[in-house]
Amino acid sequence: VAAPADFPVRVNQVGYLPDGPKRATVISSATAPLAWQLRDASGAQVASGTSTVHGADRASGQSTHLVDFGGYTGPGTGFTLVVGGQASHPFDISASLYDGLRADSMAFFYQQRSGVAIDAALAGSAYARPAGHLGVAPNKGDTSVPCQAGVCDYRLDVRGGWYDAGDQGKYVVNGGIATWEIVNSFERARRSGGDAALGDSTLRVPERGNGTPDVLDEARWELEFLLRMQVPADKPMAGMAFHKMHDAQWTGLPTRPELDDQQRELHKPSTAATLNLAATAAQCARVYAPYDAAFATRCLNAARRAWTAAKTNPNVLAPATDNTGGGAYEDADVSDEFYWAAAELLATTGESQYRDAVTSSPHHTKPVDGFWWGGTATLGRITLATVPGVALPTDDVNRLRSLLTSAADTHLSTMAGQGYAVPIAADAYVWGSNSSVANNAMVMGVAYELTGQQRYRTGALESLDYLLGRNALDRSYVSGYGERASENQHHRFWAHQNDASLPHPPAGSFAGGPDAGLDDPIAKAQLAGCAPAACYIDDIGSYSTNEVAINWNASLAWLAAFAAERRSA
Ligand code: 9MR
Repeated sequence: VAAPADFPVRVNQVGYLPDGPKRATVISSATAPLAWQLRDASGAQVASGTSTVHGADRASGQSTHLVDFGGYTGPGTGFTLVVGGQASHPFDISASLYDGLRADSMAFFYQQRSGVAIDAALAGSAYARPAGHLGVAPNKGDTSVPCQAGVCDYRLDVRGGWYDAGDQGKYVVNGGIATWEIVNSFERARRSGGDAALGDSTLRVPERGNGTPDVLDEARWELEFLLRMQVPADKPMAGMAFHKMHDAQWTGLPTRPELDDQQRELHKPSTAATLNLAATAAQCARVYAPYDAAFATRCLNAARRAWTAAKTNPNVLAPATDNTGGGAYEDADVSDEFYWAAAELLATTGESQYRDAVTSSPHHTKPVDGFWWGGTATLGRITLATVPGVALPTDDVNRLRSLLTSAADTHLSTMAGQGYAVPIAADAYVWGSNSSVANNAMVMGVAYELTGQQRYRTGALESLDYLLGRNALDRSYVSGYGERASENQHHRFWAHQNDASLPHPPAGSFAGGPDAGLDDPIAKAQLAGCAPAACYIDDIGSYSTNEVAINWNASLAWLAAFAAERRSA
């Protein structure tokens, strides 16, 4: 598939921070440097220079040049970068560049809430809807959900939480990483003095004005659901968490949440889900304590019970085959979830039983690997390396910190080798690749926090450049942000492409991104032969490249909040 040739000058379509990196990529096979001009909104040239020849870029399959106009600091709106007579999309240079994205990428979660009416005054009139899955016909309701045949003989009230993605399933694995990233975003911002921007009355949520930071109000909506998914004390496998709950068959597209008439079912508890609950509930106990001590205690009790249950049932694995009506979220190795849960429990309680679990885990000394819903060790490492006063020997904390900065340096060298400065390798464009980019950017953000070294902030910000338009497809993957932004993400309610009476996704919705696996029929039909970074299509049917998901938006929200703080070393 040919990349669009209409704008061979690829920029962050939203713009650049005055004190941040400012680079663009030009598609050109010229072997000599090209002259470039930066023009302001009136067309006047404000800076100029020559490109650097980068040559072949494996991920995009394109020949590329790099332009660095970081010497110009603006500010202003409507800049264009012109190379060979071709102008880029217009962009801003502004210190408040990421304030809107910080709010909108977080507001996504309110829009995804289950079990509460979505208020037009908060979400915008196009997005208002009655409560989904509260037991009002035709919904069967999440207030009294039976198990799949043979799994249990009782019903559970598992209302609330966020719908996972474009589907209306609710999964403990994935709810866990998404919640952790949002709460971690707040915990990080609090350490660096940027938490006011995530505080009370900063977001369009019903709880605004209650004295608790809005980001924590939003995350609590999911935490309450995760707590409900725990097997009651008087039942078999007490303390474990059900892996997931969703419709018996895949919900048709489109289907408004309140009009879904299918039976919802609880699927068998799993060790992975139980450890996701233990980790996020332990994090909850630590972070919510100043705002709601009773809730923090409830979280800690649930976390301890989940940990004990996982130790008793260490190998109850969710199978890949359980994918009718919902995603499998299968996981054959839960050693990383054990590490993550132990790390959170240690950071919160300081108790030796959790320290022993941390220090005896193979993940405690291994190099830092990328994280995602099925690989969570690095979430634990970030907590242990950044939360003040963790009850670990100083050497251990220092080693974790240096493993994290080494990983960040690896991401920087991956970026440096490419025409588009993406912190993933050419063979890593898998389902949800945009969240791999954002999660690796998070590691660079953490390294910046740990060291104050500007290059890490640069890496995190240039990752946003990629996501917002400086890429093979001249595409911003975030709806509402940039001239060529995705707007047809796979979603059962924001399904305007299929039904004009329904809205497009709200601003701040983050597409999964290029997936070289071509894992859906639209991708197979439309994208055959694509270079990895070009395996994406803004079509509602392409769920493997163009879905939204809570874990992906959480990574964007973390990164946007980091970028919006505009701290300089
Ligand atoms: O994000 C998940 C990705 O890593 C998997 O490869 C893919 C197939 O199992 O599933 C993705 O998660 C989807 C989930 O299964 C169901 N809800 C939508 C999720 C995002 O596409």
